[in-house]
Formats: sequence, structure tokens, C-alpha cells
Amino acid sequence: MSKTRFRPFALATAALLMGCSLQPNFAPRANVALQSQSAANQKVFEQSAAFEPTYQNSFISKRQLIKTGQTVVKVSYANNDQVSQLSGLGMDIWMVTPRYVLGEVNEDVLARLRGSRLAFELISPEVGVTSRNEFDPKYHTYETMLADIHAVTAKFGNLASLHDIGDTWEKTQGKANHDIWAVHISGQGAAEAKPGILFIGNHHARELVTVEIPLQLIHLLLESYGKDPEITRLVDSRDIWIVPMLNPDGHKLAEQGGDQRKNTHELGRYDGVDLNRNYGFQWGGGGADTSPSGETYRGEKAFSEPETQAIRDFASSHKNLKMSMSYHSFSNLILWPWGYTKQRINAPKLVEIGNTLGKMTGYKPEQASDLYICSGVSDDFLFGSLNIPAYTTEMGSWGDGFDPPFSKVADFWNENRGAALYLIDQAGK
Ligand code: 0X9
Ligand code: ZN
Repeated sequence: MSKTRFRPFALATAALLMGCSLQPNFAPRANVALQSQSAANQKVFEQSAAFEPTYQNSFISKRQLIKTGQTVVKVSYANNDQVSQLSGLGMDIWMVTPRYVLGEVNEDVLARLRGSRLAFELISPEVGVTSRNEFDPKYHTYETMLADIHAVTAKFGNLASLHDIGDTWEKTQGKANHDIWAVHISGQGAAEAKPGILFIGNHHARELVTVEIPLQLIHLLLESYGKDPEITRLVDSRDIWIVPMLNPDGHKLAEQGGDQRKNTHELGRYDGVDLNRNYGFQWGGGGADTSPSGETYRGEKAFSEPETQAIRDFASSHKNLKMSMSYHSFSNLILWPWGYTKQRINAPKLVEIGNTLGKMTGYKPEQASDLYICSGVSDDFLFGSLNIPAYTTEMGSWGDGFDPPFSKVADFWNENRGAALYLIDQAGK
């Protein structure tokens, strides 16, 4: 599509012209083996060489197909350098299996892919056709998220408070009234004297569950205080900050079914900066687009975006932060720095904690650059510039995609609850 921004009328017209629902040009074939797997087995299976991603076992097969100009592809790769090369080409990488890189390409990136030596096949039923994302109305919108954190911080006023830590790009332009909100939770004693932890959701707008997990965590901590001794101890002894939605401008588009990853910074033919390529540590390196046409566009300069500035300013001024977690979807991974280089991180304790998070969630733990090289990511900045151990969780499977039914949130929360509490504890270790 000419703009990454979602335009409901254009898409609705296209859907109408195409008979509302496109059918793939090959016969559907039920993947019985995959369907019968439990969620845990599915995670392991997707990380095995036997996993064959197809249209049928993907989340797009569960959605209305529509002509967007985007094409879902699987690219065969021989080594990790080729995965990083794809990221640099501007492919919107969704998942890396042992044999394929899965993700979406727009017309420009598809042309670049064709010009590369990499072999690829379509997952989309045809070029330029992919699914329309769905927004299950049970998910929080920006407004209902704000109402929720207003209400819960008011109800538990002795433990929690609500803070506006910055404006979104649209607010700086007078186009919308979206702020970046942080919930602060701490029990007895001076909060700033305690070890701190920062949780961030929704760098990427369409990754809907990544708003819900921070909200679940807020409710768990506040509602269990005084009832559950372990949670009471954590709330009393730690300084906990939770930002459920870093990208409200983008999220508004995702709420309309838009396949929106970046913020909505207007840039001409293509809009949006990838907030997870805009941080100022090693900004400008590999695995980030230099052109706004890419889904991993790094922005004009490091920290060009108000959303990343908000995290920079918040984390720089809270000197007691000792831990952080950024939630993304999907791929069932636990990642840690470095993202920008394959050089091994020299921080054995950080790696040990990452491996424990892997065991607790059932997700695969690895250094982020083992997946593919990316520069300007939040974890590299938090650890590289501020010395705050930083992790990324990628929740969900190939069949879940970015917009699983809300009922799946309970499963993701089951997988991530223990790991979040463990990380709060580790902030003080
Ligand atoms: O690409 C990203 O920003 C993250 N994946 S997502 O699918 N949620 O967009 C992962 C970043 C991890 N860092 C590196 N691979 N270096
Ligand atoms: Zn993401």
C-alpha cells in the first residue's frame, strides 16, 4: 500500500471489489498434526526443522483476505547473516524458524527481495494480498486502557500513581491528545531508595497482547497486595514502573484493524518510524531501514521521536532502575542485548537470568542478534547507555500472529506471570 497508514474506506472498497473474502488459489489442506498439538508442543514444533509454515497454518488464513499491497513470504536462508540482510532490505520480519524467515514485504521491498539471491515462496495467496487484522473489541483501546489505569491507581492510591511521561508524535503536532502513561507501584518506604524495574508494552502498535500483559501485571500487583505474602514483599521492596502502551497513535490504527507497526509520523509517501529502531545506542547500524518505506525505518536521527525520547528521559532520570522488560509479539522468544552486534555480551548474570526467563515461559532464550541484527533497539540503549539489564519477550505463535482472539490473553498471561514476578525480584538481587 502506498501508505502504511490504514485507510478503512480504501480497504473496504477493495474488499467489496474482490468479493469481500479472497480465497487462496490452492485447495485448503487442514494441518491436522499442528491443530492437535498443545500450545506448549506447538511452540517447540515451530522451533524445529520439521516445521513447515504454510498459508493454512498461519494466522492470516483465519482472517479476511484483502488487497493491501503487502505480501507474506517465507524466505529460505542458509545462515544468520542472510536473516540480518533481509532485515536490512526492509522486510517486516515476523518470525525466524530454523529454515525460513517469515514476514511481510511491500512492493518496494518485494522488488529488492527479487533482486537478491534469496529463494522465497509466497504465504499470501497472491502478491499484494494479505489478511486484514482483527481487533477483538475485548482488547483495550487507548481510551479504555487509560480509564483502567486511572481507576486502578485511584482505587489503590496508597500503593500506586499515574504519570504522564511524554507526548506522542500526533500530540506534538496538535493532531491528537495521546500521552504516554506510566503506572508507578511501590509499597512502604521511599520508592526511589528501592531497586527499580521498568516494563514497557506496545512499541509496535499491532502487537495487541503486549498492552494486556502489563495491565494484567498492574492488577495482579495491586489486587494481591496484603493478600499474597510474596507479592506484598515485592511491592514493598521494589520501585515498579509499568508503561502499558508506548505507541498510542499507532494503536489507534490497529484498533481499526490496521496492520500498523510504527508510529504515525507523517513523512510523505510512507508514514511512520519504527520506535524499536530509533533509540540512540548504536543507532544507524544494521537491521534498520534508512527509508520511511520500510517497516523498520530508524527515523531521521537517534531519538527523533517523542515516544523514544520519553523512555530515554524517564530511564535516564530514574537512577535506581536495575531491570527492564519490553513486551512484543510474536515468536515465543526471550531476547537480551546485544541486538546490533553478534559479539557476545559480557554479562553472565544477565544471560543466566535470560535463560531462567526462557525456562519459566517456555520460550526460546537467546541473544537478540542470534535472531537477526537490529540497531537502535530499546534493550541495547537501556543496557548499553544506562547499564540497565534489558529483556524483550516475544509472545505468541505463527498461528496467533499479532491479533489473536482476546481469549488467548489468559494463556499468554499464564506463561508470563511468573517470569514478570521473578524479574521484579531479580531487580533487587
Ligand atoms: O524487530 C523487532 O523490533 C523485534 N521483533 S518484532 O517482531 N516484535 O518486531 C525484535 C527485536 C530484537 N532484536 C534483535 N533481533 N536484534
Ligand atoms: Zn514488536
